[in-house]
Amino acid sequence: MTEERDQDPTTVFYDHPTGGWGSLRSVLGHASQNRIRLGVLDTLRRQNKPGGYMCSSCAWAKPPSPHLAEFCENGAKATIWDLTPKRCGPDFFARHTLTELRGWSDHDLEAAGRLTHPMRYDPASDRYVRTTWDQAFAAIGQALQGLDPKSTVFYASGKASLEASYLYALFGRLYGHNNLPDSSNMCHETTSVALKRAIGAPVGTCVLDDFDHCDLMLFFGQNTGSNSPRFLHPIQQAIRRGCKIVTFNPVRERGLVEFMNPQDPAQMLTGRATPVSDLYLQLRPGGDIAALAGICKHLFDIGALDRDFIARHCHDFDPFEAWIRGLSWDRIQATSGLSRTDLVEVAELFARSKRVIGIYGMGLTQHVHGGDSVGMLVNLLLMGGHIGRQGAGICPVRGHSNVQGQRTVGISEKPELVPLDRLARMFDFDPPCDTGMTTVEVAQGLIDGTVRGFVSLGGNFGRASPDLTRTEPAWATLDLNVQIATRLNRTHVLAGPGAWLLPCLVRAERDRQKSGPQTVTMEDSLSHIHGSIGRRPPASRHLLSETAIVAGIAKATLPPNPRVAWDDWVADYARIRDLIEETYPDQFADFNARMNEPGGFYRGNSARERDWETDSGKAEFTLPADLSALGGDPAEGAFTLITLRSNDQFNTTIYGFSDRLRGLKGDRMIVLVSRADMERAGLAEGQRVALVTAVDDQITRRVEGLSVTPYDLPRGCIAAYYPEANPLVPLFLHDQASKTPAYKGVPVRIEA
Ligand SMILES: Nc1nc2c(c(=O)[nH]1)N[C@H]1C(S)=C(S)[C@@H](COP(=O)(O)OP(=O)(O)OC[C@H]3O[C@@H](n4cnc5c(=O)[nH]c(N)nc54)[C@H](O)[C@@H]3O)O[C@H]1N2
Ligand SMILES: Nc1nc2c(c(=O)[nH]1)N[C@H]1C(S)=C(S)[C@@H](COP(=O)(O)OP(=O)(O)OC[C@H]3O[C@@H](n4cnc5c(=O)[nH]c(N)nc54)[C@H](O)[C@@H]3O)O[C@H]1N2
Ligand SMILES: [Mo]
Repeated sequence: MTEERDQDPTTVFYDHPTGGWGSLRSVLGHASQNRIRLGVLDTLRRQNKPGGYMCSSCAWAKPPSPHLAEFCENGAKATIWDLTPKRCGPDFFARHTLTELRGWSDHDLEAAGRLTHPMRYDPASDRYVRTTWDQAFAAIGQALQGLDPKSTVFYASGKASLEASYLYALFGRLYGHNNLPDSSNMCHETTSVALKRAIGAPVGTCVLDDFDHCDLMLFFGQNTGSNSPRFLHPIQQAIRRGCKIVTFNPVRERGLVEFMNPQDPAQMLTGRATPVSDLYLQLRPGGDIAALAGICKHLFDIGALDRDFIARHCHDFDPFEAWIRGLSWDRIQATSGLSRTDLVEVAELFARSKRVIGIYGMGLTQHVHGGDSVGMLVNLLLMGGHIGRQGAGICPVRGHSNVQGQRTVGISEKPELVPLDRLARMFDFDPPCDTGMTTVEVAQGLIDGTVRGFVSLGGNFGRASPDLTRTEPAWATLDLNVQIATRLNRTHVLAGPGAWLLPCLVRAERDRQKSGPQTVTMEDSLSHIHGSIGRRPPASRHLLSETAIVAGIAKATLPPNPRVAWDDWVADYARIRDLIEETYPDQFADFNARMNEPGGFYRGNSARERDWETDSGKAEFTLPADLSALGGDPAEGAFTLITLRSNDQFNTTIYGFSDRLRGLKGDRMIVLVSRADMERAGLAEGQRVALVTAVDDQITRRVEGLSVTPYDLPRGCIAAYYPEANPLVPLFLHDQASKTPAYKGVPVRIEA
């Protein structure tokens, strides 16, 4: 793929709506660069529809009556990227040593194309060389047998199906550990912990129908236009009904400013976009707790609260009321960076609204007190009785297409979330019951050398996790490193002896096993389960499905067990769904029969029924540890760095160098700084600077060569791209309760 990298320094702000012709042009450009074929168009036609294939991009809901084309710019890019004709096979690896490949960019590594053969690292030539599946499984099995299970990690990256994920988690526990972190531990683990504590359910309470009935949506740190664009359709419909929208975000994100629906011919021809946010509040990073407290304070002042709901359903309201009443507006304004007038306006709107939905993403979860921010949003909703009725609720917007589902079927480091007793009976073994490692603990274990084996079901842990300069050397010293993947990435090329690169099918490809073509399933952001069937021919005849690879390794590792039938399960995935149903009978009753229901089947949510599965049996008002989510203000002269995604990337997969919705293009090595801060710090536009982490722990964390780019940001807030900025994030900087890294609140200095 060739892409232009020329940056136009004069355009720092995109003044066209999200969607629209820009989105179509972006997809078409991407398609032609990837030499798109008719089969890809057929796949897109079936994308996110019953009996079709479920997009491997984001986790947004798939409606029961889909649009003619129920995919967005990013979904199309993900499919085109997955179905590229380019191949990265043995001849590619014969040409390039890992030492050389470590000098390649994230984009160029993945752009080499689909992995085609199982490979092992050969230290003598410093290359990946061809192997067979039998050799790989036997050697990996033997290596795992020789390792202490507690020193190994089975990571997953939120894409693999419920079937593959269930087997993966079962394999981990049969082998002897709960070291089963997934990408959620860098993402919405804050949600799993904070929502569980507050409302007794670890996931959001909304379903699609709620968006047809709400009259106010509050957006906190979720960038809909870039990261879950299909969500813009229900938002647009809600706006046309008269629903109000308020956005809290340090960055003016285009998708929450205005939207032009590519599926609406009238809009496309007239060029008239739908304005999205009625009020767009550019708060300081980590200022959400204070902003929410300000809204609550005004609601107390005007007596606008649902006392009846609070008395019947809530616990610990009095200390919350006392705390809010005791807060001064000065502190609220200074910490949030917002004015009392603005917050009062939101509170008045909230008081007038009958049904409110609180929506959030990484802007809340990736902070030191991220869990407290989520708790505060729940507090506000509880004040108005907005949880557990139609048109209202809390809606975390999940990332990877099956990340929520992986947790549902057992990929979790927290054994208390898994029905271990049932697994013990079903498979006749003693499951380990000690808590496993989170992402942060795995990274620490890499640094300490206590992690000896790493198995990865997708993902790019060595690029997506924090404190990369410190973890990078560890990859080459692992005793075992197994990467199940579709494309080459940085984690793969950091490897050393003991490394295996195992290529798998993508979801759009035909997965044929002994019983015939297989359907797989996934869970969307709104807890609906969907079947997905791939129809494209596999990129190589040497590929196996993720399910078959997991089973192949498990069978080679574990002693025979008459209750454990890896081969039979792989032969027919319906049997794995039977196991899931047996393990989780309430949520997955009649799984095989229901998996192709239009719109998916709902797994249910106790909090939605106002059945609070918390310690007190009621919904909890919670008090934050601090008014700022940052865990302390940056030192004098330092800035708070937030890390951003563009619409031309999916996590560490960099499709190209455009950030169209922010009016940026051509270069990802940039740091966004407000003009006022540039002036204060004496920085010039285009000047190359380094960012250095401003914490006191004797460790130097530094990223060089970033070009200063003026941008509309609150004072003291700067921004750079993920993953380029990941070496700057100290491992200890994470949400207190869930250990989700604080990627949105890193104290840094700018060095000229
Ligand atoms: N195109 C594309 N789509 C994706 C992804 C992708 O990389 N590219 N990734 C997928 C994944 S795994 C995930 S988890 C989701 C992520 O989707 P989002 O949850 O939207 O995550 P981010 O884009 O990281 O950040 C969201 C917003 O938080 C804002 N923000 C930063 N700090 C704060 C703060 O302190 N307070 C508030 N209120 N806002 C703040 C940022 O300006 C940004 O607009 O998207 C998924 N979809
Ligand atoms: N600074 C900063 N860091 C962040 C974040 C941030 O906002 N800021 N966000 C965090 C978040 S929300 C997340 S979810 C993590 C993401 O972390 P990960 O999920 O670990 O990373 P990805 O970039 O999604 O992984 C991409 C790789 O997955 C493999 N892959 C793609 N599709 C498939 C498939 O179908 N099967 C298999 N087996 N492999 C596949 C490819 O080889 C590709 O290179 O990053 C986190 N890191
Ligand atoms: Mo994520």
